[in-house]
Amino acid sequence: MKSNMGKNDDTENPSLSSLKDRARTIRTDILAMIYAAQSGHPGGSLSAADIVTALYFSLLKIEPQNPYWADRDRFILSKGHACPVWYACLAERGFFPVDELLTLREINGRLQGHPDMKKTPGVDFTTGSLGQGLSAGVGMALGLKAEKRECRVYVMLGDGELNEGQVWEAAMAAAKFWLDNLTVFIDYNNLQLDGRCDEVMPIEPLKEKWESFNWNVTEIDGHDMQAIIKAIEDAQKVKGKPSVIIAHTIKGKGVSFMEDECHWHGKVPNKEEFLQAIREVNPGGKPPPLVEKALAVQHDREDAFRRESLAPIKETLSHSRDAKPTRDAFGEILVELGEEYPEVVVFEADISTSTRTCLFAEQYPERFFQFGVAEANMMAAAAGMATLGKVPFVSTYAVFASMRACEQVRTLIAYPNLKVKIAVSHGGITPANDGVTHQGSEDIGIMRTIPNMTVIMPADYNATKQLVREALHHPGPVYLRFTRDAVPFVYEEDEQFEIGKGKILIEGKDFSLIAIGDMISVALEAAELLKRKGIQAEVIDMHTLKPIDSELIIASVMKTKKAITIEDHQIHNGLGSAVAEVLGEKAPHPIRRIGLRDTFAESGRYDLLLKKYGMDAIAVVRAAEELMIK
Ligand SMILES: Cc1ncc(C[n+]2csc(CCOP(=O)(O)OP(=O)(O)O)c2C)c(N)n1
Ligand SMILES: [Mg+2]
Repeated sequence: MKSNMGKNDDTENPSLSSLKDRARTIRTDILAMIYAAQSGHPGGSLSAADIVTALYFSLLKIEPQNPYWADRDRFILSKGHACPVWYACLAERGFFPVDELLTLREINGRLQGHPDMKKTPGVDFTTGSLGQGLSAGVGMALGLKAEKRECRVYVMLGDGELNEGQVWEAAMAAAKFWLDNLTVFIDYNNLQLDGRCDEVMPIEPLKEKWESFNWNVTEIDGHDMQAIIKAIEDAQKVKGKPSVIIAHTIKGKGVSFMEDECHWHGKVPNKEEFLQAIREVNPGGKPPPLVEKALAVQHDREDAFRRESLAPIKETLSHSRDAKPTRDAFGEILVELGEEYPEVVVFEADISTSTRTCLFAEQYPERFFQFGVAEANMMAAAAGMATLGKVPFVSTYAVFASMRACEQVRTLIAYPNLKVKIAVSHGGITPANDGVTHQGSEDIGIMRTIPNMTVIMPADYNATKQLVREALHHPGPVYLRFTRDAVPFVYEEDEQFEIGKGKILIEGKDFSLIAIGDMISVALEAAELLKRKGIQAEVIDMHTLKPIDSELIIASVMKTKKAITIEDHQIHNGLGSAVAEVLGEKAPHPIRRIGLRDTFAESGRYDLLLKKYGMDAIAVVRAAEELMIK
């Protein structure tokens, strides 16, 4: 068996004190990269820092110059949001340059918002969608055993992540297959996104749970380097069963004001907080060079952003008024509806501050049901409660509602036509910095395909309030999709909406520009640019994707003879496809579809992603000019 012991680098025979120094460097790197990116998850990265440092600088059998070496040990960070700790260890071990850490979450970069095995050397598996890493680890451990390779698989899970049922399916499988080459760490910091684990979704008695699944279980202090190393070495000796190390940790460990504080889960420190954190992690020492570089990178990026957003074209746009995220309107109207309709209940999956259902939770705690990170279970439970005449609003991110819980939606909600309102935030690529795992860019297509399902995406804050109210009264299931970021106001407060009836926002004769959701403001921007070139777009807000307003599409396109659609979604099966179906059957005229062109996006600033993937106003102008020439 090859080992990193005896190799000619500075990780040879590490003493405990040098490992502790390493962990300080790793914590510094975590803070620096998150500060430079102005985005990321410090809390869970810092709680995992000692364990991941011990693995990478003492125990893992790896070759940084040969990241795909077949006999290497594998590591999977299943709680993928903590990837800064992984990237820091990989960089400090030589998988890529340390300075590259400052490109975290940058467009075209290798360090995505969540771990991506296609992009980052040393990342053995793609994660970010919680609950899946252990299953992948089981597959790897099984395959390595079958190939008789003497290497091991290590998987780190979050304690909140244990809410996902798939973790326990994997735990059962690992025991069934006698996977003694598999070791799991639980980063037991007793905090998840919405609060303490024992309040959000209790997981105790944890030791007994794993024992009952026939695992070898050890409990340690996850910040005690000696205990970490001993537990890992002991697990290596266990035969015939997988091992789990329950590591008691502190979220935000090493930075006093972050320690055990839920709100530092995904919050970025300001400059003073950042420098204070660096001082605490490196007491008495000079800040490492990466800190100065992080300050410079952040400064330059802010400067560039300020310059770009003051570009003259934006200033002259008549519609560029105030902006607010549609998810804010959802949270607020939900409270109003709760007051008016006692049958309204809310189901949430540990992201209530993101989806804004926290407002309802505060007001009506007895009608708010926190299911933890367990979307499939939540969806099925909502179906069950709907049979009693309640109207559940079920909330999570678009990607998890439409894909993790897809079959529950189809068979348990849509087929019996139950009055469940699936209200999702972070639709499309709006969770831009988080990257592909969090970007729901196939969701409205999936939902549109399901019989009985109505699909709505409001254009702005005011439209959201009206359409959520309409959705409540609608007799069947509804999928409502909201944005993460602020979108400009398009409508006045008293604008009335009808499900299935689109709206003409600007009349025009040259082509029909049909948009949905946050792309309405892009369409309006494009229409204004085109007006200056003498091209008149007819801009339509198709807020209801299903049932689509065929009458309006046909009437508009019969006049303009051409159509362009724009959506923050794949061009397949979403708005573009729906409009093309109507035109193909009833009014055959040329159409161009703007959206993601059968590709996954990546991490990056939202406006830069729209530009890179051809989904901005300039892309509409180009498509319009091309259509005009033809
Ligand atoms: C399937 C899924 N649902 C929701 C989320 C959003 N999310 C990111 S982190 C998190 C909380 C995780 O808590 P825990 O596992 O305890 O992580 P830690 O405390 O170590 O940061 C949630 C709900 C996700 N990434 N994946
Ligand atoms: Mg946790």
